[in-house]
Amino acid sequence: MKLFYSEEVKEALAKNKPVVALESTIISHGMPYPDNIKCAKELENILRDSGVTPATIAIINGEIHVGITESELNLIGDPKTEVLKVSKRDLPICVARGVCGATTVSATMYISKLAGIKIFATGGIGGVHRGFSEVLDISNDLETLGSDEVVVVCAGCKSILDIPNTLEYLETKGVPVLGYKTIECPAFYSNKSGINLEYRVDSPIEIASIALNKWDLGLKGGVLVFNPISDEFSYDSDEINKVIDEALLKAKKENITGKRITPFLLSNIAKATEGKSLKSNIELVKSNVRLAALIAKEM
Ligand code: PSU
Ligand code: MN
Repeated sequence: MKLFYSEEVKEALAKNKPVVALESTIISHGMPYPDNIKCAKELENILRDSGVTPATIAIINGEIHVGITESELNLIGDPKTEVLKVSKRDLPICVARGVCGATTVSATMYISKLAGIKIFATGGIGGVHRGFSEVLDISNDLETLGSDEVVVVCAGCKSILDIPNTLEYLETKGVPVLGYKTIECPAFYSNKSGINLEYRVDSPIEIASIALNKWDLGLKGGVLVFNPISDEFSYDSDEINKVIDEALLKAKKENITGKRITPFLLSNIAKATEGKSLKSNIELVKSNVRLAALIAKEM
C-alpha cells in the first residue's frame, strides 16, 4: 500500500528525527468548525516549535496521507465535506471507494506503524462503552493497542465509557497503562476518577524505556500514557458526569449507536457546557502533544 508523505515527514523519517503522529477524527468528528482547524494547526506548531515533526494522518480521496497540507486540513475540517470516520475496519473501504476519511486512534496507530512512527498523541481513546452487557460496544482502539507497536498519549478515558472495564480489557490485551505523574486514572475532562492505576511514571525517559523494553522483549502492541488535564482546565468530576449522563440519555432516546455515539456525545457535551468542555478538550490535547514531543525525543 502506497502512503503519501508530506515533505517534512519524509525528510524527518529519512534522517531518523523525532516524529509524532496526530489523528484526524478529532478534527472532522470530534470538534466543531472552525475550532477544529485552529486546534489542528496549533498542535502541529507545538511539535515544530519543540523540534519534532508533526504527521497528521488522514485519507484524502482514498489516498492515505502521513502529514497533510493546509488545504488538505481545510478540506477534512470543513463540515461541508463528507468525511468517513475511519477505524481499522473502515480503512480498506475508504481507500477502495476513493473517499475522504478521518482516522480514529486505531487507524492512526496502524498507519503510524506502517510508516515507522513510534508515537502518537490524541485527546482520548475509545474503550468499553457503558451498558456493554446489553450492547457489545468495545472500541477497536483497544484491540489495536493490543496489536500495534505505538506509544499513545491521551488524557485518560472519559466517563462516557465504562472506565473500570476499559482498564480490565487493556490488561487482557497486555497493554501497559502508565499514569503520568499520577496514580489516579484521569477521566479526560477531569483529572479525577476515583479509580487507581497500577503504574505511575514521572519522566518521558521512563516512558520511552518501558516502550523500547516492551518491543525489545518481542511483545506486540502499544503502550498507553494517561496524562491528566491540568487543574486549571479540569472539571469537577460530579459536574461533568451530570452533563455526560444527560448526553448518554439523549443518545439512548435518539437511538444513536455504533460509530456515531462518540461524536454525538462530544458535541452534546460541548453544547451543554456552552463550549467550556471544548476549551478543556483543546487544552488537554495540547498538553498531550507537548508530552509526546518529549517522549519522541527520548526514543
Ligand atoms: N475521544 C475524544 N474525542 C474523539 C475520540 C475519542 O475525546 O474525537 C475519537 C478518537 O478518534 C477515537 C474514536 O479513536 O473517537 C473512538 O471511536 P469509537 O468509540 O467509535 O471507537
Ligand atoms: Mn464503538
